Amino acid sequence: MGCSNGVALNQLLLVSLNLLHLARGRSEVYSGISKYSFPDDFIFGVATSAYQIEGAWNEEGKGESIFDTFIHLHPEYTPDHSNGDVAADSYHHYMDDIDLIKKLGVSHYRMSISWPRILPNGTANYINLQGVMHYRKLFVELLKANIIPVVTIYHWDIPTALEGLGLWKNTTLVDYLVDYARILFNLYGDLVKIWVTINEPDIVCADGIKFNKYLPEEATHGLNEYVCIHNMLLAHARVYRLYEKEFKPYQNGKLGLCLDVIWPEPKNPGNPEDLKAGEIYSRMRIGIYAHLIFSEDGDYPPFVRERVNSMSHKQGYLQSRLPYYTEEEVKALQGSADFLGINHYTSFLASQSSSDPSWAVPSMDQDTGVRLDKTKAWPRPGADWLSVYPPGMRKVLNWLQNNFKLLERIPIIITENGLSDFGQTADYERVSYYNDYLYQILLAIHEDGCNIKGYFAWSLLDTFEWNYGYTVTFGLFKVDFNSPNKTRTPKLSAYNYAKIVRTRRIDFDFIKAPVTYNIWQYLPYH
Ligand code: GBH
Repeated sequence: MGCSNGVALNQLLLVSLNLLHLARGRSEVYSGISKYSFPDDFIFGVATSAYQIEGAWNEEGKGESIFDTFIHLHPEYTPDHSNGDVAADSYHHYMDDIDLIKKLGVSHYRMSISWPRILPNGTANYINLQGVMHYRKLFVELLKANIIPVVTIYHWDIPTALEGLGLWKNTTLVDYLVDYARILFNLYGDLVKIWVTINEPDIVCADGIKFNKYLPEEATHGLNEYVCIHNMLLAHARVYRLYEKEFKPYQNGKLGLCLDVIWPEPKNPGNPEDLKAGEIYSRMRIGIYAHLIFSEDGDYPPFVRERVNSMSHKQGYLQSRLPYYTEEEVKALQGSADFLGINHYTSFLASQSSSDPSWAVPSMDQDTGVRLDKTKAWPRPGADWLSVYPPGMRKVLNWLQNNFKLLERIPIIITENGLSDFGQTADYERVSYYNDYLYQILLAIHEDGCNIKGYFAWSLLDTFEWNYGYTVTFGLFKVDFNSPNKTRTPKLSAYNYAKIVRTRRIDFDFIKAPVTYNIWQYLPYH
């Protein structure tokens, strides 16, 4: 009796705890060590990008990138009027970074190459040897430390010299990106075996153009967005086919791209319209890219094609605002990835709407017709756009897996995931974020059968955050931006991640026993 009473009380406590967490948007409360572990072939890594960490913006022959130029003209763009001129100064302190990566025990490091560091004019007529040597040294040192580089060719820092072309509005940029990629394969293909062509075309084409601030692109909305997507994906396919034909046979590398995917949770799950809204959003905003590469039919998804064609027609356009690929281009795009990289951070509440004051007409927003709202139920410990809703990870992975047949054989790699806060080293919220999001990945693998082969935490260290400057931070290691050596200090989340990487399981109680001593000493390298 006593025993069952005890159980009843426990259950009551558990129920109320669950309710509490449900109210915060968490579906379950976990404790102890996770029952599932990460499969042996699952890779762990950390990620950064060149402009956000390197500094040395005008050193050793580097040309300017559009971000250098833009932010020097508009220092008010970031709340702290900061820029990436120095950042964590990883250009000079890359050996420190390698040391941190070793400490974490991860096997892979995702980083990007600064295009204007290699080609100051953007074009192949002049190659900056000092820039070339820098990355060569970095790759050699990474490999010596048993860390495999995963290299993003284009993470937003296009050479300013190419700006006059109209960036992604002009197909000429496709040719220049292909030239640049060819140079990288020639220079580094012996050392680099995993390439990412483009980081988040969806953010460049949608947000960059929408706000005309997040990325210094030009705004013409519903025309440009689709032209941008069209050209950028074509650039991806052409780089893939170039590598496949001329380099893969002897370099044996793999090449993919990264998409930013948010999860649109139906605002009111009891309302069928809201359920539809979530689905429409994913089909429009993820589907438009994924269908080109990972569907059995190829080309833009019929859903998107019909929607934009009919909107364009109603608006009096003589042709669809969504351009058409030639048959040859459709073929080049289909299957043009050895993995799908997804960057997932957050979720929003989705509901249908035909207009919204923040939407331009025409625009992809209006074509989509879905409002995205935040909710107080999901905590936002740092940047306002980043709400914590771990189940969104599992849901978005399942959505991809269920919708795209080719993903049965082409694996998904989570190429970015992480939380922003205000820089404290006792970053309990980041520890929970990683634990809870990683657990959703375990569930997607073990309970849903998703084909997920790797995970990269964003970010190794505190970086320059595009439109937040240094006011929010994502690092596992804190950077003291005021110190001459940009001193790096582990946060609690670095220890926690190191433990996950070594044990291949999640310790949900890690947070209860804060680490006050040097954990590296008893955690051997992998
Ligand atoms: C990634 O983008 C980037 O790849 C990476 O460079 C970046 O540091 C990281 O996220 C963290 O932000 O402030 O309302 O204008 C993720 C997608 C899209 C998230 C734009 C932030 C800005 C919204 N990002 N969004 S707002």
